[in-house]
Amino acid sequence: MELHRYHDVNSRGTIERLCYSVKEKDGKEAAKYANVYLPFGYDSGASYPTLYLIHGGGGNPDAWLDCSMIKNALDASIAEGRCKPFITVFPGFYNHPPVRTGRVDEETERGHVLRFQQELRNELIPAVESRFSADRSRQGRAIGGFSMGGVTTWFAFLENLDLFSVFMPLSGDCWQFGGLGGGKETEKTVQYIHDRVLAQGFGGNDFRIFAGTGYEDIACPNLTPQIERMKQDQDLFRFSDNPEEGNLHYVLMENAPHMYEKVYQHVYNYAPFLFARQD
Ligand code: FER
Repeated sequence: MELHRYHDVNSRGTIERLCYSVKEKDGKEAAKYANVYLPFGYDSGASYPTLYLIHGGGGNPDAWLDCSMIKNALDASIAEGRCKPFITVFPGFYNHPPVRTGRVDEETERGHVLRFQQELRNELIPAVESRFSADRSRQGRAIGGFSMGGVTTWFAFLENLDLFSVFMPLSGDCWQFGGLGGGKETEKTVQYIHDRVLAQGFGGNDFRIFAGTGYEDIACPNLTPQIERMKQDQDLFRFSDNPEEGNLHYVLMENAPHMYEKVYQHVYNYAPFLFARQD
């Protein structure tokens, strides 16, 4: 994989705050914000593909930016021509963050990232696309995330495949059948993923998955069996080590525990391929 190191970049993108509100079950509105990275030279007359990049458990819209060099990685990739400019949206999947004491409560977290699927469709994407010059097609939208953000990404694949064509789950597995389900319920999970693609009216040419984690990452034992089982489902998934071929990719990073500081390297590595085929 290609690794990022800090670069001095003269052409830097900007971070804007997008405020929006979400209707809750009781009919009340919750005020929320997302951080939106606009690439250097952003032109409101153009149209940019957009990556939604989701934080991990206990996080917030600032977590990726606070904990990693993601902004410099995006600035450098665009400045050096590794990829065409794209927008990156950093939302928060909580409305009311739970008080966390140590280990994550799996069912509570699962509830939050499931609820967030409706927010993507009904509030967040419309708010992003009415304010910014974002490509409004599923080919122009990608979603990825770290840890519970990776879990969020798998749920987007199951529920929102009509909204996104590119998926970048990092250090997070599919929790359809409960916490750590990609490892604990591998067979059932992959069968369900398969069935959901078809039920949503799509096939193997309609998406690309760019997954990753680290050998030392606590999610590795959950994500790896899921990806390995998906590789065997060759009717739907075409695994390739070449990110320009196939629809399923998996990168395991050396010396990489469960941290934004490590995981953002996958975003850097995959950035040239997320939207490359749109030309
Ligand atoms: C995993 C997916 C998500 C995992 C952990 C998480 C242990 C989330 C942890 C947290 O939010 O603390 O596969 O493996």
